[in-house]
Amino acid sequence: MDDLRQKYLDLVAGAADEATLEDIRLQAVGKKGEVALKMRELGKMTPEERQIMGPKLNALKDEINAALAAKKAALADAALEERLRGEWLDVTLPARSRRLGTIHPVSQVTEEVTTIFADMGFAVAEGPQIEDDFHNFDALNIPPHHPARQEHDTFFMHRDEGDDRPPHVLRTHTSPVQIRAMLKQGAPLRVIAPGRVYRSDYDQTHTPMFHQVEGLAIDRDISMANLKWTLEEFCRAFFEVDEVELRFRASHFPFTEPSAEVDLRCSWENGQLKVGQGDDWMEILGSGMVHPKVLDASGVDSTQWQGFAFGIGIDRLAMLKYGIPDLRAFFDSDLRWLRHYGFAALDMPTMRGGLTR
Ligand code: 2U9
Repeated sequence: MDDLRQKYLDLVAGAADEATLEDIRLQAVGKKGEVALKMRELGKMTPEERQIMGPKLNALKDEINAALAAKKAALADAALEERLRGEWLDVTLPARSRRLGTIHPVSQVTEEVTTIFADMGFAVAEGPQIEDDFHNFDALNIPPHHPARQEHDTFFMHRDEGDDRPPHVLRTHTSPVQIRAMLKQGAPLRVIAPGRVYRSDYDQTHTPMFHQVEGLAIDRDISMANLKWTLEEFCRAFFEVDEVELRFRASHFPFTEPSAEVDLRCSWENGQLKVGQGDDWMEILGSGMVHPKVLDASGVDSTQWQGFAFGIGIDRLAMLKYGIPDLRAFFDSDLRWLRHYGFAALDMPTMRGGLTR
């Protein structure tokens, strides 16, 4: 009995896990365990012997069961301790900063441009990307068969056979947004229209979808001088330099008269753009005084009102300001590109806080 007792108490003490404890339990006090075998032997004993051995065997069984339970609890405590040590963390440590995606350079520049023009009193206007022929072309003094229609490389929507109405188009510029703004709000008006536009063209400097921001200011006595100041002010703020110099070159657009393409004085040193100094000129936008026919088509009396308009390519502005070489990579959704050229979320440009920090 003493040997049996010692054997199992030693085994219990040495068990390293619950599975081993269960094996020991079966071997010792299970139905076919050693203690049970001994109990079976009670039948062969004299009543006197049985009176002594019976309680002793029961006590041994209880003692082994108690040792098993105590060891089981000790093992569970040790496991919990171990887990707590492994999962310990210092909740007073400062949080680790983690980038949750980035703001695309096109979104960043759109935000910068709208912030600058908002500061000058321009409201942001939006419109549909699928446009009708009137808003995208006719109202902008681009009648059917006008050569400008071919130059727009338009994507046309489907029309059923026999339906002779002009098809809807993917807007080729954001100008229809300003037509809609004039029709709805009338004059005076000061809006900018940023957004996606579409032209069927794809090479190193063209993608079939790209981004423009166009501006329109209508009042009784708006002149080219107002246009020039507005654009200079924009360039100073956007390129974050104190002085800029603009050059207006005569041009032609159907929707403006007179029309001008605008160049910015700059220099290129080791592929690095410097604005406001140097001997180079870089074309950055197109502009002009709104054509009287465009005002009249939009319900604004051209004998009472006049205005200026301009159009800027956002993607090219982003490439220039942030030194991004390849336009096509803009729309590849390559995560490494987005992490490299993207901007931190929540770091939105403001005139007071600075456009880029
Ligand atoms: C209305 C009247 C006139 C918008 C204008 C341009 C000149 C122009 C280009 C710049 C780069 C397009 O993205 S780009 O290729 N735009 O040169 N845009 S004037 O004139 C308007 C617009 C709306 C009602």
